[in-house]
Amino acid sequence: MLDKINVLREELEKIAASSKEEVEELRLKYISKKGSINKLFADFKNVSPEQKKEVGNAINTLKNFALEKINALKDSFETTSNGDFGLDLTMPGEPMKLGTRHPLSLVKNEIIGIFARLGFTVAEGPEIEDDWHVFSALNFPPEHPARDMQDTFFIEKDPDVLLRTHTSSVQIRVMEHTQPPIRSIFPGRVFRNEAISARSHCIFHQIEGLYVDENVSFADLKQTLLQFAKELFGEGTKIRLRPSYFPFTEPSAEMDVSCSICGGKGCNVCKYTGWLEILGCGMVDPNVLEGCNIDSEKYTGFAFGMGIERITMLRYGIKDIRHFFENDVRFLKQFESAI
Ligand code: 2NM
Repeated sequence: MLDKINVLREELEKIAASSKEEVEELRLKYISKKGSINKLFADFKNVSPEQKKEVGNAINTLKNFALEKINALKDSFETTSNGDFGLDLTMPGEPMKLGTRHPLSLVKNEIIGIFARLGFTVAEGPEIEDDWHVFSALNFPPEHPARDMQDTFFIEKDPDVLLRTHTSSVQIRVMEHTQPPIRSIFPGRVFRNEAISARSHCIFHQIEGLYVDENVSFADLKQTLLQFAKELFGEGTKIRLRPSYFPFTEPSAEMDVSCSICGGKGCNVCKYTGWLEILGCGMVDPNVLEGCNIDSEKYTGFAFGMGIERITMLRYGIKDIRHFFENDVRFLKQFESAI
């Protein structure tokens, strides 16, 4: 019996394994229920009473030795295959995922870039406004429907606290504290109390522009907007101006660009007209200049305004304005990645 124990002890001292599977084989061979050490326990009943103590101790010692040895082998495969902690510090790191810029920001930045090259600066102002800056200073008569609760969000009982419905309020603020020459564009978020649909939303974005100086004419307006349209939609783009009406400009016009999708031949985007309406414009009404303490005998100015959503929808073929506000990453990640 003691000889058998010694043979097993010598075997166990030499065991080695090169894989988890080999460790498992050793475990089965020596310490499982049917392993050789358990067989010794089965033979133990045949040992003579005088020898029981010595043999019993030897078997227990052998069993503990086997357990230690096999567990040590097992541990060596749990933690490592190459001699350290299974962690290779020379491996390249996980790359950081880049976000993407919102399509409205991409188009807004492009428009700002075009006007910046023409000498326009950028100005911003508050979203919560008063009646003067949104309506009165812009020549809206007291009973104009835009002042109605139906169109404008009033945010307190006080009818003089409201969300701006256009960024023209920022132009008024600039003209109030700056004498001409003024040449700026005004990007920003605006709010109108409208039903939300595929084509309109109660929150949207505008860029308006203003140029006030001596001798600014309608010809300057036309050439500035033609240059803008060519840069935004391509060199071959044509523009046309149709007469329109705004309380704050006289004369006023709406500008169409030749459809960049069909090249003016007619398609379903331009509704087979060959033209797309993209902005409103006009010569600043002398009343508006005077209201801001700018001498309308000395200075004239042109102004224009456009919706960023509409231009972005045309640019990327987006069919529903609500995509811009839902922040679904499946939509957002389709656009140029942020640098
Ligand atoms: C538009 C269209 C035409 C405009 C006018 C002014 C101001 F303050 F100078 F009178 N700001 N913005 C303007 C003119 C805006 O948006 C469709």
